[in-house]
Amino acid sequence: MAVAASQLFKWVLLVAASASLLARADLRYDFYNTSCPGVEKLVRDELALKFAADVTLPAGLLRLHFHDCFVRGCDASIMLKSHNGTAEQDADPNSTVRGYEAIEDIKAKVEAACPLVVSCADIIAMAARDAVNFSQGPLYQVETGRRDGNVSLKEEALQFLPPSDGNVTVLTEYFAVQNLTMKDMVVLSGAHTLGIAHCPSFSKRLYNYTGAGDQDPSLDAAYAKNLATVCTPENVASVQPLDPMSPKTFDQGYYQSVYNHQALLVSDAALLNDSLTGAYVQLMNNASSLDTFFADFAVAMINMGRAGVRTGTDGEIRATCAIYVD
Ligand code: HEM
Ligand SMILES: *[C@@H]1O[C@H](CO)[C@@H](O)[C@H](O)[C@H]1NC(C)=O
Ligand SMILES: *[C@@H]1O[C@H](CO)[C@@H](O)[C@H](O)[C@H]1NC(C)=O
Ligand SMILES: *[C@@H]1O[C@H](CO)[C@@H](O)[C@H](O)[C@H]1NC(C)=O
Ligand SMILES: *[C@@H]1O[C@H](CO)[C@@H](O)[C@H](O)[C@H]1NC(C)=O
Ligand SMILES: *[C@@H]1O[C@H](CO)[C@@H](O)[C@H](O)[C@H]1NC(C)=O
Ligand SMILES: *[C@@H]1O[C@H](CO)[C@@H](O)[C@H](O)[C@H]1NC(C)=O
Ligand SMILES: *[C@@H]1O[C@H](CO)[C@@H](O)[C@H](O)[C@H]1NC(C)=O
Ligand SMILES: *[C@@H]1O[C@H](CO)[C@@H](O)[C@H](O)[C@H]1NC(C)=O
Ligand SMILES: *[C@@H]1O[C@H](CO)[C@@H](O)[C@H](O)[C@H]1NC(C)=O
Ligand SMILES: CC(=O)N[C@H]1CO[C@H](CO)[C@@H](O)[C@@H]1O
Repeated sequence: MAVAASQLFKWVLLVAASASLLARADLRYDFYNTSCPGVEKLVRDELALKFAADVTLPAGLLRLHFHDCFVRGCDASIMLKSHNGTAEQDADPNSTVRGYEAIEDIKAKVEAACPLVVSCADIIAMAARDAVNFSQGPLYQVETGRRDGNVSLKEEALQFLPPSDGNVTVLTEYFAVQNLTMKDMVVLSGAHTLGIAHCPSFSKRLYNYTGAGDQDPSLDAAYAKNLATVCTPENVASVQPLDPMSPKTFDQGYYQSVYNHQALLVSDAALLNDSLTGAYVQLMNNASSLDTFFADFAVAMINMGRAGVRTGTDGEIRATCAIYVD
């Protein structure tokens, strides 16, 4: 009797384990192989045209995926609109997110090929992957099978997107909420090898770091002087590359910039202050090959792409990514 009960218990555990495996397997490689064959190539080909027309778009789309995943999971809720200004898009950190129109255009092409099959969340994940590769970064296989949400709240964007002046402790906490590790954090920060930031995202470091009209002492002096000539109080709309070494190429230039105290954001410079993240920065600064960063980045992007996903019958597949939620 006791034996039977323990056998039954083992069996129940096994079923529970395989059930959770099945649930996880809802997100998988080639999810659309039979339901929308060729969708990944379709997305990639459309993006190739858009990237050729706008070399700054890859950075925008990479960031869009991050901002989508960190708020209510990777469910395309960042695409939703609000008439009264209460959606994720209306939150301050999203004010400079770019690429909404590109995603909507591609969704329209995908709808023409396979109506109501492919989620916007998956298109965003594919676009981020392609953005990295088109910028000479690694090519990784993206997991698909996400479904879209239809709730989008400004407060949640403010709550879950990490602050640009956060230290490593704070940043690590924001990533932990998404089941991402400190390693994921220092690796994904490497996305700042692409793109730009607007003056208000870093001006505090130049003019009022501790609130006493001072400059961040950890900024390289020549770099800070150069920034201050462009990011003046009269010119707050100006932008600066996040990786001054090579802003349009996906490489380890970001880590070299951080290492040399020429990182733009407090959150970038902060990576040097912690022994674990600092060691990674130093490793990448010295790396003679991009292989380790590329492999790490692919893993971390796949991890990020799993955050809070809806799969199976949860969520929906809409005809357009943007709809008004109020
Ligand atoms: C570690 C926490 C992070 C913080 C605090 C942060 C913060 C920021 C800020 C403040 C900007 C500049 C916005 C502006 O002024 O226009 C920015 C840009 C950017 N971020 Fe992050 N970010 C973080 C992580 C990430 C991650 C995980 C990714 C993607 C995997 C990412 C991708 C980008 C890209 C590509 C840009 C450039 C966008 C463009 O050129 O339009 N960031 N980030
Ligand atoms: C999906 O299709 C591609 C290309 O035809 C093939 O290489 C891949 O093995 C397929 N994957 C699955 C899971 O069927
Ligand atoms: C994309 O990834 C592949 C495979 O890693 C690589 O050979 C190629 O150079 C990358 N870049 C572009 C622009 O395709
Ligand atoms: C990080 O920032 C938080 C919030 O500002 C602060 O409480 C904490 O002491 C800081 N940690 C370090 C190591 O500086
Ligand atoms: C990192 O350390 C430098 C130098 O000690 C300091 O100026 C800076 O404020 C620190 N950054 C953060 C985010 O704590
Ligand atoms: C600098 O920061 C302090 C404290 O946040 C603030 O009171 C002061 O007005 C700021 N100065 C400027 C010039 O923005
Ligand atoms: C990186 O290179 C510098 C200078 O060549 C050297 O001093 C340092 O020890 C190296 N660090 C690592 C982690 O290899
Ligand atoms: C983190 O993992 C836990 C346990 O698997 C899961 O319940 C939770 O939904 C995950 N959170 C996110 C944001 O993915
Ligand atoms: C939101 O999505 C759920 C499915 O997740 C669906 O039942 C509901 O009707 C949708 N609501 C709106 C307003 O589209
Ligand atoms: C936004 O609009 C919706 C529907 O139009 C309404 O229910 C909601 O209360 C409004 N929210 C605010 C903050 O005005
Ligand atoms: C694209 C978009 O809707 N951006 C909004 C982000 O939030 C700011 C306010 O914080 C709005 O001004 C932008 O229009």
